[in-house]
Amino acid sequence: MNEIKIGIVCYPTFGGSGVVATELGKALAKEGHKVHFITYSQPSRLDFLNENLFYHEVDFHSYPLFEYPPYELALASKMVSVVKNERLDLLHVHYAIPHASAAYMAKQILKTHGITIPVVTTLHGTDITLVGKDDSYEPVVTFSINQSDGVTAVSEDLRKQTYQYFKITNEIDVIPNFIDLEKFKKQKKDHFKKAICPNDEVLVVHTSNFRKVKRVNDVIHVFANIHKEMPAKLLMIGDGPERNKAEAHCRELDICDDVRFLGKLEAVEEVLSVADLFLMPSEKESFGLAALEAMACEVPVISSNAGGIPELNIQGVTGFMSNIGDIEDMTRKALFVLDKGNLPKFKENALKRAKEFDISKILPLYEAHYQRIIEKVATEVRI
Ligand code: GMT
Repeated sequence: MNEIKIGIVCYPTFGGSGVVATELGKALAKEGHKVHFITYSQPSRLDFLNENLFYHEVDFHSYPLFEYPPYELALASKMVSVVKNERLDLLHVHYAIPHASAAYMAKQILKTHGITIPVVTTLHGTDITLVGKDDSYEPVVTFSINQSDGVTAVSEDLRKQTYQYFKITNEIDVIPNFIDLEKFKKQKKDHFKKAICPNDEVLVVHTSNFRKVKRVNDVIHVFANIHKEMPAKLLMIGDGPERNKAEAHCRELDICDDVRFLGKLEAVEEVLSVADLFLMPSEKESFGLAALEAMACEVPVISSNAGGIPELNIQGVTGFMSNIGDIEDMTRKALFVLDKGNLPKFKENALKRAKEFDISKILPLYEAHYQRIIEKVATEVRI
């Protein structure tokens, strides 16, 4: 495939959309494409050097008049300068708000400079299912999706929900999230497991940004039920608004000695490598990247059946799904998976399923999408 110069715009934080965007950029750079990240700070997973990777920080100056600093304008201006100076072929924005509308503005400005830049928007989840459909954003989100030259969604469910909630005139391609199995492969960490579980307890893990939609209290509840039946430890990875409540909940249930809140971690794969079960009871989840990361480390998943999770977690094979909030059912299923006679098969199946989402399978879908959109826009310009 010919080299493409791509500008990637994303949230540089630990959230799933930022992780997907950063890992995608790294993989594209390894394939020989030139990738320019345009974000307000260095993406947390942009952790290696490659001659094809570039980072442009959005210059952002506040002013006492601005109660709400206009970040979107600074971002659009940065996009204009990077597209012009680096002669980019395409802009790929992750998470519609405010990246898709900033890209639209940049595109219009660039037109006045005689430059046409194709824009691809990837929808990740809450930009559609929660924040995007709110009246305060909906018109802008609808407009900017319809004005994008290419649109992708990370699951079939998210694609359907986008058509359901917005008046979309554009085609949406589904390109599922992916995993780099080289990085996320189970590591031999026996000493680590021994330190966390000195008495051979089972190890349950949850990773998220601890927002309401993640239902972290359900994690604590399900774990407390497992804990009643067998020696078990819980590791909570990540941080966010619901963490304090979750910690208080552990104190109420008197399980603090067996629960550790680790905060934000760079190398989640090290913890996942020693885990026996992953809990994802989310109320909304367009894909469930954290569950895929667990599966790649051979960890079965007990999850809700929200959003796009059924496209990843296979009932009775890679783990189980229950209705949102059905703690008793999740507990029953977790105990079944953790049974010594059942666990090895579930672990094996989890890895097998994760292999279907390896980056080597998904990257060509993005490359083909870029190529198609670049050609489509070039044809429109010629007409
Ligand atoms: O889950 C979050 O709150 C973070 C959010 C994000 O955009 O950073 O995650 C969304 O995008 C991920 C990557 O595509 C998906 O795996 C998550 O399922 C999705 N989260 C939700 O839909 C709640």
